[in-house]
Amino acid sequence: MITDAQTFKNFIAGEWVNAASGETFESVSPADGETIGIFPKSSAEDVDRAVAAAKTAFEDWRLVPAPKRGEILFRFARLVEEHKDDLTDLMTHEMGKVKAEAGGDVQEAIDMSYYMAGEGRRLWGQTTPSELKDKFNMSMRMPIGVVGVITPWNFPIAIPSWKIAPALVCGNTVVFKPATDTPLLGERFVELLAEAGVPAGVVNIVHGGGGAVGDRLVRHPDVPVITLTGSRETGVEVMRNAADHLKHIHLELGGKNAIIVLDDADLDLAVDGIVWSAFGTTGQRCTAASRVIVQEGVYDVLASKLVAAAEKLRLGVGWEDDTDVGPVINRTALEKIDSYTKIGVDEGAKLLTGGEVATGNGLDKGHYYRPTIFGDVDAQMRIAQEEIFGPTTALIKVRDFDEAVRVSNGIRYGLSSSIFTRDVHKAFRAMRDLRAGITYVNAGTIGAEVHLPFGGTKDTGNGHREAGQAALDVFTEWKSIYVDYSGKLQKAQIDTAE
Ligand code: UN1
Repeated sequence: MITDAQTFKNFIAGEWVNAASGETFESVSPADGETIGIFPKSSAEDVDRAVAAAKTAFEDWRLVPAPKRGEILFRFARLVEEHKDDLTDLMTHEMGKVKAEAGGDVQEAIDMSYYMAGEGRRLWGQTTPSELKDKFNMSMRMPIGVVGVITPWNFPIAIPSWKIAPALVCGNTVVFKPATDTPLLGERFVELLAEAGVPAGVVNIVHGGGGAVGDRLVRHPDVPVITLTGSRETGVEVMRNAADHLKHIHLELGGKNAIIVLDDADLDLAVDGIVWSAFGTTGQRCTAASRVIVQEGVYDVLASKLVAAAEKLRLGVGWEDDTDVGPVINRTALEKIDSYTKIGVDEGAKLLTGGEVATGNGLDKGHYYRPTIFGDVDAQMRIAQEEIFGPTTALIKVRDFDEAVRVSNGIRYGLSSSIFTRDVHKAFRAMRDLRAGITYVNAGTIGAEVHLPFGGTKDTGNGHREAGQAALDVFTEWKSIYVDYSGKLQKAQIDTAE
């Protein structure tokens, strides 16, 4: 197998190159163990070369008119559209998600690239009156420099687009480190950017682990912006290690998102929303619904409908049409998910379905876990507090709306939230009181659209948002410009006789 696998390279200064050390690592399919490719295991030396290339390229790229930068992104979006089918198929193999969702992942990148391409003709600043006569005031967004882009494996095409498309249209250059579980998708993303006409050095890809490549990017003095989607622990480490250079840090971290189901909800709709949000992408979204908070009047009926729906889900390889739930990303993830089943049982939660590694029918070749539902979960249990990042959800019974909101908010994270109710008053109170960056009404916790801000409160991040107009704040700095055309020295804030 390995002998057949293709070998890939880093892309630095417009050239495809091996890691300086010559070392490599493999990308292996979580679905069936097939080797996807062999990639350079890069080190600080490779990062330094990529950063130097990006730093040089920045001086020209920042001067390319923003609408022209946008045109390149339009071409990129069109190329991703043309390659949607092969990227989708590759994603089912390299990352494991099922075909429909892999197509959705690619579509998010297409949408984001078109959206940000259009930003090339906006990137609005403000003009505002001056407090002095014959003086003109305006503010403009300025690019910052080299952006270090560190992305996860769970949205291997969408998330790079959320970061790289706005970074580029704003006039920055990029050093991209994709997740080591999905390097080929990262590679394809960069190939298409190059084909779209991004000049040499403007986007560079350096493959390798967080310890070597990510850490060097985070500490490199010539990388003023770091954007990371990853775990809370990694986020804290990144902030700490970047502190000496006072970098701009954008962090998109964990979630422990809840769906609230009130007594008056449309239960069948709620079940559909929960199944999609808890088991879609095999629960491996930071927006996944890993808690379901149910008002007591509908708890029993909801629990039984949910178990029945979960047990109907078909596990298998993502590229087959009748698969509902694909594998989890790797053995470590499988073991972590299984360890949380044991933790839940030990804590006294009731395992209603799943809770085991799935085997048979060829599943042994990959990493599959049965969709798992715990009932009678106490809001303080570890399975109701910690991010599991797998197909496991916890049902928590509450008396009323107020308790539901309290429980939903009673976690360290604040990414997504949801409520199923037919009561418009409660829906509006939930929109106001759920302390999360995203609230859905009568829909699950997943499905963010690219033109709205994406991100969370509390430990989900550090106050930034990606996507939508909010992304521009991560990738630009404001400059205020004062033009005095009075011909004399006017002094702001200093009283002078007229
Ligand atoms: C993530 O899991 O990191 O809203 C992103 C959603 C997707 C993005 C998820 N559009 O679930």
